[in-house]
Amino acid sequence: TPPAEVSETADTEPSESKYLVQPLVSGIFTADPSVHVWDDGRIYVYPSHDYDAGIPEDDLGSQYAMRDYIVLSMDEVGGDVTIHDVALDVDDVAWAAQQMWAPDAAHKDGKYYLYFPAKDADGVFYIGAAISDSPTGPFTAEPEPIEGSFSMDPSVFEDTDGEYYMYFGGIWGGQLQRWATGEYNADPGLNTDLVNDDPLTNDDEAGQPDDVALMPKIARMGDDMVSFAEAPKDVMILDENGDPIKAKDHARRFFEAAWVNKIGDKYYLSYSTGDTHLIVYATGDSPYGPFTYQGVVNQPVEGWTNHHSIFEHDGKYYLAYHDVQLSGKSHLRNVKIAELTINEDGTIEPIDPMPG
Ligand code: FUB
Repeated sequence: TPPAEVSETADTEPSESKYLVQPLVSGIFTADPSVHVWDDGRIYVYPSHDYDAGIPEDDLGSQYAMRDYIVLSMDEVGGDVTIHDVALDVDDVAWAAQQMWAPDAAHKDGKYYLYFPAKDADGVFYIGAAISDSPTGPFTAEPEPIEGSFSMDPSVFEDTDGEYYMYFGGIWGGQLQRWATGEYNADPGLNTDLVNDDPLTNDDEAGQPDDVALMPKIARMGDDMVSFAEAPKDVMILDENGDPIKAKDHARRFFEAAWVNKIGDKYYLSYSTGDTHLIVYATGDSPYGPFTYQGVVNQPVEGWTNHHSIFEHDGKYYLAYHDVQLSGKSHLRNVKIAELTINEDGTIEPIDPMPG
């Protein structure tokens, strides 16, 4: 348990280390940073709060056994960072049993909403919502997960017309493949990286079928911000020929961590490729897509997971991401923020987090 409301001074010393930037805070382990600048102009980071539950590592991410959320905030990148009190604990979520994974937040009409995935008592991931009058919580969780939600890694994008959309989903331990037919498939032998159309007939032993990848999901939020206004749909990610990215294309296929920005008139969908450890992006003309693959945003970091958000503050764009500089362990991560260059032609200049 972290101390309440601690302030950490930013490490502004020039660094000789192999890392591009230094961890945002060192008092707690943080990961999966979803960053927003709300109306007060302050930067709010909604991260996962990593801790060591002593659970052995596996391909389903059982070692990521987080149980609460803590918000970080700062006036500017490089400024002092406040580590706020616990915003939400798993014990205060009636439906959730374990694994409070990557969260996000939204702000509407004076209320703040925290969105989070967790497994229920049967080990199935759903997405919950919680409400607060403060951007840093405490948040009060809704008694049930969002109806129609499943899998994990929610992010909520506010479009310029005032509509809000949730993007979500993640394969392997994120369970998106278990919902490929619309119903939860609990088969323990199910492939972790399945195709969109007929997962049960996938007999490719390497698990890399020549078929369309599973895509992230989108649903427009209801006016109450704690429900979906529509059934979730696929967000199609296309290659340069206009064909859907294939499941075997591990350097470009969606794995987890969908995040959307609107830059100019374009929608930018960025996401993690998981086992190839990249953050990549695709652009489109609508929040629903389709999105066309463009390139890499972040090269692999130290640690297995690569999960990010992109935000603008005072006219500059930034990439928030994590690595394991402080611990050397994949499940004990630390958030970082690096400046991001959007080129004049709208392309993103890729970041190398370990330039040394
Ligand atoms: O932090 C737990 C999980 O690891 C997240 O939900 C994934 O995106 C990955 O970063």
